[in-house]
Parts: sequence; structure tokens; C-alpha cells
Amino acid sequence: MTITPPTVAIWTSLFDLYLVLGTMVGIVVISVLTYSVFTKPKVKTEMGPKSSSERRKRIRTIILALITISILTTVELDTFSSASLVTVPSDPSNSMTIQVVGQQFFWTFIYPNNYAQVGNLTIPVGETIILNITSKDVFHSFAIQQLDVAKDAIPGRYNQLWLEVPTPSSYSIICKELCGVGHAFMTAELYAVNATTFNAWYSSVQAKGG
Ligand SMILES: [Cu+2]
Repeated sequence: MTITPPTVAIWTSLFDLYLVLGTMVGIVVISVLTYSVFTKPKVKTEMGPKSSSERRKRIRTIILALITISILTTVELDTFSSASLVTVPSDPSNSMTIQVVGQQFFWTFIYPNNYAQVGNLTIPVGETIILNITSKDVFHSFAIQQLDVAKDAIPGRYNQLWLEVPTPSSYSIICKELCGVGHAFMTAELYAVNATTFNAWYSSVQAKGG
């Protein structure tokens, strides 16, 4: 069984919510349309008590409005809470911040110990990784499609994103902002390795670069 990375889980749950609500709304709309097509409209008689049917109609309208408002409120709250979960990690205390610098046409990753690595980002599994993304020249955009994360790399400013990979695996990092002739080749690799492997590698590069 594969464990879903949290960034993917957030978007999947939001997608499922929209899918369920969209399907429900579709079923209701199509049912009402089909019903209207196959039933004869009631001919209203001019005579008779008007007030009770008017009141019923008004109550029906209010109930429908309340149902619509509650559905829209649920969707809105869930969307905003998901958006903030994507921006800020749930537990930033156990995290490592890595600087990401985009440049025509490669990515450089600078670790807290100042060790800089070009073209591959090695991280420990199960740890929250905060990426501080910037650019040295033009606009780029850092993206890992399989993890559902992306952030623009803009000269002179830092944009943050976070990710967490639960199991040892590797993912492709791409640039998704057209940045020049080498844009398509502006890729890198993310390697999520277990903590022991990471610590051994990290202390070895610390000794080298410091
Ligand atoms: Cu690019």
C-alpha cells in the first residue's frame, strides 16, 4: 500500500468534495428537467384561495435558498481551509528549510549548512520540507506535478512552499514558466530517502562544503 503525500491528499479531498457536490447538483437538475418535460403543467384557475399557495411557494423558495447557501458555504470553507493547509504546513516545528534558486536553465538547492547542490534535491522521508524559492535572472516556476506543488521563482523575492514525502521515492522537478530556449530542459530530480541515509549523506557533505 502506498501512503499519499499530504499535499496530494489535501487536493484529492477537495476534488472529491467538488465531485460529490457536482454530481448531486447534476442529478437534481437533470431529474427536475426530465420531470418538467414529461409532466403537464398545472393550469391555474383564477378563482380559489390564492394566499395559501403563495405562502407555500415562498416557503419552498426560502428552503431552496437555505440549501444553496449551506452548500456554497461548505464548499467555500473547505476551499479556503485547504488553500491555507497548502500554504502553511500543519506542523512547521519538525521541518527543514532549503533555498531553491532558479536560473537559466537549472535549479540549485542550498541546504541549511550552506551546501549547494545543482539538479537534485535530496530530502529525508516523513519530514516537512519548506522550500524558499527565488530566481537569479528571469521568472521561473518550480513544480513537482506528482506532489501537486508549484510556486513561481521570481528575482528579488522569496516564495515558500512545503512538501512531505512519506515513503522513499523520486519525483521529477520541472520549470513551468516559459523562461527561454532551454526551458524544457530546466528539470531536476527529487530524491526522498530514509532518515539514516539522509543523515549519513548530509553529514558527509557538511564535512566537504561546510
Ligand atoms: Cu522555465
